[in-house]
Amino acid sequence: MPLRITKSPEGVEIVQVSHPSGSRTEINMYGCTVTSFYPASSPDRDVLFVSEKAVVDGTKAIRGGIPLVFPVFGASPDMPNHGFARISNEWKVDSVNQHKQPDEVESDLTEVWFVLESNEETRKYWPHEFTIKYQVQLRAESLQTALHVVNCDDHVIEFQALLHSYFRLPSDISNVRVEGLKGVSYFDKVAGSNATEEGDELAVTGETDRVFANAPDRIHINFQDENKRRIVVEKWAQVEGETQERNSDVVVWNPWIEKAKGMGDFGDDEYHHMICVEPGRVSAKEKLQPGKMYILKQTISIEAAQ
Ligand code: TA6
Repeated sequence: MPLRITKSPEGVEIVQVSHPSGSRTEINMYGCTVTSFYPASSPDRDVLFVSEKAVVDGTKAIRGGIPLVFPVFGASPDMPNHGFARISNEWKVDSVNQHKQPDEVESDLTEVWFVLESNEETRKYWPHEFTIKYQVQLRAESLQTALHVVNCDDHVIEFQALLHSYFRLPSDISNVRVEGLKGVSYFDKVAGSNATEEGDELAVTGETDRVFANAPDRIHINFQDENKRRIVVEKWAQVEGETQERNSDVVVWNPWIEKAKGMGDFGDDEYHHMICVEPGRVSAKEKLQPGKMYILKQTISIEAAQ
């Protein structure tokens, strides 16, 4: 059975998805937060990071995995930080599909659709009608997650959306390089100023919190592990029916020492072994016409470092 639904000790529904190759992923139904991804080639090492101090009882956004940021990024009046999607209890499992190519286990996929519809809770924060369908596709060596935002209202809706992915690092953050952002302008939230990435690879040597606008669609997280592998994050954004892809951004975040100490749901030393590389649209608001659907997709995989 590709899907099992259990209850956590804290009483939250956990959706466990498996793949014929042995890869697996888990989704905590609080905020529909993907909390683990084990590729078939990495059965004992989670590609995603969840803090050992994360609160997973449905009372606080989960510190790790892939929290869903919608309809705002960061702080906004009368709205939870990063919006309500990642703290909603109203997410539901919508459907499960398994596409089998019998002779190609690698391309087999197990797919789960989740849904969040606008409700009285969301209307308190954001007076618009919408449906979000969240697609989680598991293959042998990759995990794809995609937000599908449908404007169910009679007017244009404007929002930010981001897949706030936390990655576990097999080696120390000092060995990590984020590749693919050379020449991309960014807003440095630590310095409070704009800059442009000069290097082929971004090294993390202190608190790092950068919004790279209109970033390339393929980013590598290179680290020196014994298997010489890297994490690849590929992103894609489009409004259904349009021929052109929509521009999208990448946020790179590591809290470093002081911010790590300041988060009660994050271990003081955990910044050594995690980095966030977050695809989304936050440098500008997406404007979505009535009846239209905006899709934001990421594919996470690991591969041999070139
Ligand atoms: O995506 C980076 C960021 O915006 C950082 O500024 C930091 O606030 C992080 O998100 C975590 O936010 P949270 O609300 O989950 O503590």
